[in-house]
Amino acid sequence: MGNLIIALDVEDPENALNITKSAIGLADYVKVGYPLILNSGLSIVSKISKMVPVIVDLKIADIPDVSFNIANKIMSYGAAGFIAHGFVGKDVLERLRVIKGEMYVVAEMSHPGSLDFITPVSEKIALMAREIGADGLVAPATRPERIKRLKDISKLKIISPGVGAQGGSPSEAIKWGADYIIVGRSITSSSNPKEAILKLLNEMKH
Ligand code: BMP
Repeated sequence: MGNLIIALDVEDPENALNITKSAIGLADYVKVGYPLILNSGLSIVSKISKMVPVIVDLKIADIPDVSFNIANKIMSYGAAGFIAHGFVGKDVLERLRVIKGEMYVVAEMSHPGSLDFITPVSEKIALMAREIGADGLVAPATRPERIKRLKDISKLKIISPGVGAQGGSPSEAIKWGADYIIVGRSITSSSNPKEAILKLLNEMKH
């Protein structure tokens, strides 16, 4: 479709469902995280999944058993996939890999603070994610050259946040190898989310 994942970081379930409606046929996935789930519970995942496939982003980062239970719970609500942190190590990722569904591993983050701890080890995380058979990596559109590097060494699909509100360019992210861009506020804060989606899809091509 459009290589677009919408980050649905809104609190109001009605708003979330309306934005999702305008994304049908345009966005490949909707990413749902803490803001919506803390307000509406996981049942919102089932509702959204009836319209657009959902990736649940709770950035799982716990011991293997607890991580496994969290991901299992997420998937029981009909999600297409989930996101886990990679820095927690291989035993956690191996335990999570048993679960059916798409598994994305955060290799490197888009905000400046990523440089403090995660970026220096992101290539190791990417290799580990490849070894355990993850479906894809999260890599930053704010540092698009890192998308290429992390994709080259892992050969994994890249989903890339940091476009728009955080300064990254959609077309640059795609040029450097992102398979999907993840976009939140540029769409969710717009008075016309559908128009914002169409504008982004157009910008991705240039
Ligand atoms: P926005 O386009 O509004 O900046 O939102 C980006 C989304 O991607 C948010 O849901 C955020 O949690 C997520 N994200 C990110 O911005 N950087 C990362 O490194 C990893 C993320 O999951």
